[in-house]
Amino acid sequence: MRAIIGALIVFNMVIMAPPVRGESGRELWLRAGGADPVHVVAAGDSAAIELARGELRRGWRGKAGATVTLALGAGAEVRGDGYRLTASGVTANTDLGLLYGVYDLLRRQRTGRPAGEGVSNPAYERRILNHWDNLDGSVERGYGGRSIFWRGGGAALAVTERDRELWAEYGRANASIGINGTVINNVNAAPEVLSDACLGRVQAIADVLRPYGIRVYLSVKFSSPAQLGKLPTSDPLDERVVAWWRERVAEVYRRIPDFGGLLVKANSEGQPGPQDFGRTHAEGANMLADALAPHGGIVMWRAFVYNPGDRDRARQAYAEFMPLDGRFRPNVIVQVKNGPVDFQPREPFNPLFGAMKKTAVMPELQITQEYLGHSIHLVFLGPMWEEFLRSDTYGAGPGSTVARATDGSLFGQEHSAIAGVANIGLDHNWCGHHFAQANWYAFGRLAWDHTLGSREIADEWLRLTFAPPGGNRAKRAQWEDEFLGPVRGMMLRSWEAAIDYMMPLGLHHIFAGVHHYGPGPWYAPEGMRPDWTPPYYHQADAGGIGFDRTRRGSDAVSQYAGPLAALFDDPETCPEMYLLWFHHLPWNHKMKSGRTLWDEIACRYQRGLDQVREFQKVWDRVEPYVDAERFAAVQSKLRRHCRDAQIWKDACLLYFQQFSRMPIPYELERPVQDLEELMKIELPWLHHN
Ligand code: BDP
Repeated sequence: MRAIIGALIVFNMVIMAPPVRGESGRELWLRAGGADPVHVVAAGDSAAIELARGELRRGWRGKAGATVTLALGAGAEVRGDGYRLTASGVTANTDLGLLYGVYDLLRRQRTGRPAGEGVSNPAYERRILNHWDNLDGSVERGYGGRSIFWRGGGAALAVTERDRELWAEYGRANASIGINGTVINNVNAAPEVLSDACLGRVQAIADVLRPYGIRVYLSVKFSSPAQLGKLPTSDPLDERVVAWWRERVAEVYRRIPDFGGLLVKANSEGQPGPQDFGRTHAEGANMLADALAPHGGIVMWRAFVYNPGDRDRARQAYAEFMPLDGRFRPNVIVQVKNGPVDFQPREPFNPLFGAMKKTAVMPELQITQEYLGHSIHLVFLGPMWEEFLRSDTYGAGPGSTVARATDGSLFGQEHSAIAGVANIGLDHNWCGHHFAQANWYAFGRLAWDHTLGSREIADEWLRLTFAPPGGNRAKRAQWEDEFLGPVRGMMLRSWEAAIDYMMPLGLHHIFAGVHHYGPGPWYAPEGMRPDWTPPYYHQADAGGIGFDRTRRGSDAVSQYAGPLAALFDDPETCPEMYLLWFHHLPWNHKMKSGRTLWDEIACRYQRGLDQVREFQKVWDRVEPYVDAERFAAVQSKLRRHCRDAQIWKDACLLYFQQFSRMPIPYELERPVQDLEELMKIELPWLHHN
């Protein structure tokens, strides 16, 4: 009897305990809940200071009744919108700096870190989201719902109260992590964005975002003078074209005095550009830069270029842009994707970083998971960006990391910036996957401080996003052991896991079709340009696998600084994570593990899949610590993630096995589907949203 009662009590405690409050993820890392009274003393009442005041009242978790002082005049040690935390509050040299300091203070309280005293300065002057949002409301490579900015032309351009609320929510979330700019339309830009009708809406967006310190930028199409302005040409050296851009830019600034500038994708993937008129990228960019300069605006000119006939796509950005180093105006920043090809699961850094020394160069990262499982796979990108930013370019000798080559500290460029392609949409939780919010968060945190480690960022994000409010010390310790530790571990392993089950050892771009979700190493429709088909990248044949970019091959290695070029060129010294990026090697090539290359590939695919299975277990075990709503949503995504990781492994192994003609190591699982079946799977991936 006693045993039964005992069991009932335990049952009651475990099962009948009140469920953790249901949460939808709408509040991101800014969840409400519990604030102590606080007294705020601030010199001034600007919009930013009012926001800071409001945030303190809404979220203060320090000493109840404490007085927090927000004061200007922080001295020369504090730069730009940086701040200093002091025993009595925050000092800064700008109102926005005070707001950032307040967000830091509150974050420390919520994550249980000491209030701390000290200076925090932004690493990059401009920390910008790029939205690939089309004016019709669709989002290119968006997996979190339709656009938060656009829903069509004509009457749909009218601004509603709901729009303003949404943009304010977005502004607050970004300000809380230090993001200070947003490009609100797709790099594949519609000329109409510069029409008066569209500019009305842009102006409204800028008005809402201004108090949060977020400047609006636009992507523009290079042929706008002809298409929108009805001029006979868009030649950047034609006077009418120059005058047209000056007029449009002036109109933008009349409406938005603090407008940030323009982003341009030119002579890339079919987009028009200066080369259509026999002009260079520099001539095109400088013409726009001159139109923007009187207003203080900048041009972000993308280096994402490659032509159908090129022998090696990875060489193109460097080949076209290096000769132009030093020819750009000081208010032009060349925007370079992290890797030389295209946001692949793992790439070495683009050799332009550290090489262009007389031009401002900014990294473009992809937050939206175009090539990393859309909003289905749980992949935390912090470790990828950390690896990239810390890569040594040797541009000015050892220690010339990508971060230092781009933040202005090494080459002293006038402007510094970093961009991330956003993963934000109208979905209730903004990003489609609850854990995709962590990537938005990580981008902002790294843009502010590129020395942060991804472990620290994951830790912070998890505490802010999942920690139950309140609780005593013992409860908190239990939460840290049983929820925080395992889930943080899962996040930190998730990127390497995805590389393993998709493209281990430097393989890249072996996606199916145009959706970039599932495997398609075989994908090569008749007549398609070769550099859009996977066989161009993996080069698998009876003799081996991998793209030969050595001095004996395409010679892409020589675009890197001396010590790196030598390292990458030799298969014995090339880091294994880049092996098949730089080398075409026989299937029986001996790896560091002692295995053959084929066996190693197979082991990696298996390892990646095993990890995802493990993630499912990690998540199921933390059920008692997560509200039912988010628990179920993530659990369901993980099932799909796991199923699709299995498809990746089986498809790639069976496909490559046709060339290697070697058995899948016997200790590994056998594929569970036939290659022919796997090659037919496609449709569900196109309609998952
Ligand atoms: C590729 C995307 C494509 C983008 C392009 C770009 O597949 O949708 O337009 O990059 O960055 O990764 O311009």
